[in-house]
Parts: sequence; C-alpha cells; structure tokens
Amino acid sequence: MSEAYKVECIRCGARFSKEDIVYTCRKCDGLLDIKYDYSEIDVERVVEAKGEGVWKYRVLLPFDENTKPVTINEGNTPLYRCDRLAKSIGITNLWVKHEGLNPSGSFKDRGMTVGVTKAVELGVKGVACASTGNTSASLAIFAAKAGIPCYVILPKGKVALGKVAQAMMHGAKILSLRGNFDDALRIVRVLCEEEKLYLLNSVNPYRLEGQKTIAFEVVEKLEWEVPDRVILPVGNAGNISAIFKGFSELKTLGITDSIPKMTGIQAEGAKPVVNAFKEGKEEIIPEDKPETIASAIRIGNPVNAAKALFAIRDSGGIAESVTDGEITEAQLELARLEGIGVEPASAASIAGLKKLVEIGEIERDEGIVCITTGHLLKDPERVIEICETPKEVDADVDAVRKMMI
Ligand code: AN7
Repeated sequence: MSEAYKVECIRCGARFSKEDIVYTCRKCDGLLDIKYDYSEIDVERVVEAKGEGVWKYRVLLPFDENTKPVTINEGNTPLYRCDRLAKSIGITNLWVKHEGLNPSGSFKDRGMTVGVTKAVELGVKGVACASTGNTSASLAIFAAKAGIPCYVILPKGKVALGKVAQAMMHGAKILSLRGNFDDALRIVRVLCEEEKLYLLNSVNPYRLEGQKTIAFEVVEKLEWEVPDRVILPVGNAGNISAIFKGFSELKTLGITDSIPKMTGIQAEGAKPVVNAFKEGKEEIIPEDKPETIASAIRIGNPVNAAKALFAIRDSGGIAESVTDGEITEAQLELARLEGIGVEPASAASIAGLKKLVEIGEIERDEGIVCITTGHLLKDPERVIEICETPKEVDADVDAVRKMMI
C-alpha cells in the first residue's frame, strides 16, 4: 500500500532506495528509518482497518498492494486490565499488553513478519541474526515458513532453554558463540555484508515497522485514547523506538493528539541507556560485561540507543534500572495476581513501574500500559530456580491428603 516510502538516515538525512540492502547509513553510519508521505495516507484506512494483527495496518507498512506477506497470524495480542496488580502497587489504571501471546511467544514476530516479507521481496539467499534468544526463535519460524535458509549466532550458555529449542526445531543453523550478544551482533553484521545474507536484527529498519503496530493496537483497544505512559524492557532498544514511532504516526495523521511518556527499563547489570539518559548524554557508553538473570536484555551495546534516547526524551519519559531481585518479585506478582506468565525481561517493565511509583516519578492516577514482551515458557529454568519444587508422594489417598491439605 505505502509504495511511496523512503529509507532515510536519522542523522544526516541521506536516502537509500528500496532495493538497496543497507542497515546503517553509508555516509555517516547513522541509523535508518522508513519515512512515508503522510499526506498521502488515507486516515480512514487506519481507523476503519479490517483484519487482525500486524497486516491489518498495512497502509502504514512499506509494501505495495500486491505483496503477499509471510505471516503466521502475529500481533492482535490481548490488553489486560490489571486491577489486582494495580491495587498492590497503589495505582489506579493499569493495563498489560501481553506480547508473549504472539505465535513464537514474543513480540519479535511483529518485526519478523515484515522483515522476512522484505527478505522474500529482495530475493535474498538467506537470513541471519545474533540473538539473546527470542529473535532467533522468531526468525527461524518465519524463515521456515518462507523456505529461506536461516543462520543464528547465540551467546553460549546465556540463552533460555525454550528459545534455543524453537530455533533448533524450526531448522535454523545455530552457532553457540564463545562471547556475549554484543560480540555475536558485531560478527553477524560483518558476515551479512560479506556473505550477502540478510540481517534481521533490529538495526534493520523494516523490523521496527512491524513492531510499531503495538502502538496501533493499544490505542485502538482503548477506543482511540492514548495512555499517559507506556513501560517496557529495553535491550537492543529497538522496541521502544518502534512503539514510539507508532504513536507518533497516529499523532501526525491527526488520529490522536498525544504521545505516551515512553518509559524504558533495563537491568541493573546492563543499563547503558539508563546511564546515558540520567547523564543527559546523546550517546551511550557500551558495557563490556553486561550481566542479569533477564538474559533477553543482557546487552551492553544497544544498537538502537540513539532512537530510544530520542523517544524517551521527546515523549517526556524516563529510563530506569531494576535489580534481578526486583525483576523476580515482579515476575511472581504478575503471575500470581493476574495470571500473566512472562519471562524475566518482561517482568522488568512491572518492576520498573513499581520502583518509579515508589520514588514518586510516576503519578498514582496515570493511565499506564506495560508491555510484557515474552512468554513465561521461554525460560522454564528460571521458574525452577525461583519456585518451590513439587513434592513427591506415594500413590495413596491418605498420603496425598496429608501432604496436600
Ligand atoms: C523478551 O532476541 O535482543 O530493546 O536477540 O527478547 O527491542 O532489543 C531480545 C530482546 C525485551 C528487548 N524483552 O527488546 C534478541 C533480543 C524480550 C526480549 C527485549 C528482548 P529490544
């Protein structure tokens, strides 16, 4: 639909063609963004859009009418009203959008449906990524669906079990790197250039086009009202940038009149974006040895930091960090008060909310949407570490009764 888009550098404004395989600006190495001519976009086709999920909003996606999407029905995730959790935190208006209910169990599917559709359009010989887990699981699935070879590099021993299982089952060629995620991304970027593979980490601007639909769904579910604040975990910093873009587009089109305060949460042991935000800096200082139990966001050199810092500052939001203990507590609370099972990184959003309310940065009557990015079953090993182990019992009614009640 939106054939009339441009790929543009956010720093120097250089433009690249749709056929060009480019991830950062060839002139200044700045991040790229997909730009539309919003005056050409029919607002009715956004507000009255039919269908479900990411492709419902294809008028705001970079493809023409005839493109056949590579899709497994991603998006259209529930937005839960969470009154019990709100009460326990001492706030009045809380929703959780559970992105863990995407087909692969994380929000990455939104980016991959668009990214792999683009890969097919370009006719690439293979797709590749570095990953803390969810990106690789999602890419493996979409590559399988499209029939394209898939290569993934994972930091050895640092990826949750469910995610590796998915990449293995769906047929990706997996390498376990003696290094961390940042090493893996650095290496895969070089190999994608040299070996002509298509890179599908979130530095690829097409990925973020799919992920921005989280904002469209939130606003639509709230009957075209904009929440005061959106809180989400930040790793490579793509998702917060994408969601901000989604809200910005709705405002540009005159569908809404505000943008939520974009609030990014990192783990205490991996918080370069938080540091840059608090120090008022434009650029992050990469961390050599990021560490957290929230392995999805164990990232020291987030590639989309410049976009994320702009999103947070421009929307009047905040970046804050939480400890592994706070993440675990929030994961348990969300599971037990609301029945929402998430992996540790996702619980960082709830932990961040609690902390920011406690220190008075968030007003108690704000309308808040937390994005929970990945499903509980992604990381069963963590559950075994933090929950009580089931007790063994003889197959006898009285023995069971004695231990049960
Ligand atoms: C559950 O899979 O980076 O800030 O390689 O899996 O957009 O990077 C995962 C990231 C949050 C952070 N929550 O999102 C990967 C990867 C979950 C995640 C993030 C990730 P970004």
